[in-house]
Amino acid sequence: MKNLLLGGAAAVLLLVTTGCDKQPAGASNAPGGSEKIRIGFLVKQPEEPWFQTEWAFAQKAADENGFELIKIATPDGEKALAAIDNLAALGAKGFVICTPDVRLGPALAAKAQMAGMKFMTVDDQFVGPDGKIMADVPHLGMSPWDIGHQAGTLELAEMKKRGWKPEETAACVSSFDELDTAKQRTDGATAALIAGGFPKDRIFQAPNKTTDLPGSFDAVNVCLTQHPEVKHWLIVGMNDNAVLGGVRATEGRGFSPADVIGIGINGTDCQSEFQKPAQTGFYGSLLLSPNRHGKETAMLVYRWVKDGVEPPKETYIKSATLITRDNWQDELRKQGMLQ
Ligand code: FCA
Repeated sequence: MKNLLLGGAAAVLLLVTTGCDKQPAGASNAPGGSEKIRIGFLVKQPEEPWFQTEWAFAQKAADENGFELIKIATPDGEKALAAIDNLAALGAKGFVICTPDVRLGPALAAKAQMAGMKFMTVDDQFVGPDGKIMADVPHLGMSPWDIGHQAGTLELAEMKKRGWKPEETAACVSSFDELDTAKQRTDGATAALIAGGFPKDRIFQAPNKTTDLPGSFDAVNVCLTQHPEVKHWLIVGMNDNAVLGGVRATEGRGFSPADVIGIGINGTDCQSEFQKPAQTGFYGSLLLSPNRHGKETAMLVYRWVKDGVEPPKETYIKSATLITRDNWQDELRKQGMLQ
C-alpha cells in the first residue's frame, strides 16, 4: 500500500520554503521562453492531509495539462495578501484559494483585482462586509448542510444499532460557527439527529477556538466535564480533525470506544486512526472528493486564464462515501489516493 500523498507533501514543503521569492527553475516566462501559464493554489492549513491531497490533485492537473502550479501556504491574512503580490511578481495570472479567514474576502478580492488576476475559492467561501457570502466570486466546495446531515443520520443509525438508551446518551457538537461551511455542517448533523428522534435538550455545543484537533479537544473536554452523568456520547464535528479531537477528549476522560460514536468529514485525515490495532470512538468518516476539489478548481482557473471561460459561480458537491476501518483502503484506492 503506497500513500500517493507522501511524494506530493514533500514537494510542497520545498515550494513553500523556496517557491515564493524565486523564479521556479526551468520555467522562464522571459520573451522566447516556454511561456507556461502559471496559477497559484493557496491553502489555509497546509498541515492538514485534506489540503495536501487537494494540492496533490491540483498538481496532477497541472502536470497533465502543461501549466505550472505555485502552491503557497497561507495560514494568516498577512501571508495570504503577500502571496497574491508574490504570485503577481512571478507572472501568475490566476489562483485558487482556501482563505485562512473568510472575512478577508473583500481585501483579497481587491488585491487580486489590482493585480489583474482571476481567482476562485475552494472549500471556504469569502464573506463580504455585510456578513453575506460573496456570491460573485466563483466557488467549488462540498454541500455542507447535506453532508453534515448525512453524518448525523449515520451516527444515529449506529447508536440505534448499539442499543443505547436516549436518556443515557448525549451529543456533543464540536462547533466553529464563524466559518459558514462549518456551521452548516454541524447544523445539518444536528437537524438529522432531531429529525431522527434524538432529544433536542441532550445536544450540547462545544464552540472551538481554532479549527484543528487541539481546538476541538479543548472544547469537547469542557463539554464532557459539564455533563458527567452521560454514559454514551455522539461526537459531531465539521471535519475529521474536529471529530478526532472530540474522540481524544472522551478517551482522556476514560470512555471506552464502545461508548463513543464519532463520524468525521473529509476522509483524508483519519488514515492513521483506521490503522490503529483496535477500533476507537472514531467510527468512520465521510470521504469527500479532494480529487474534484483540487483538480477541478485548478482546471477552472487555468481555462479561465487560457480561454477566458469563466467558472460557474457555485459548484456544490453533494456526494460523500462512508469509510470505516473495513472499507477505507478500497474507497481511497478508487479515488486514486492509495496504490
Ligand atoms: C474546510 C475544512 C477542511 C475541509 C474542507 C472541505 O476548509 O477546514 O478540513 O473539510 O472545508
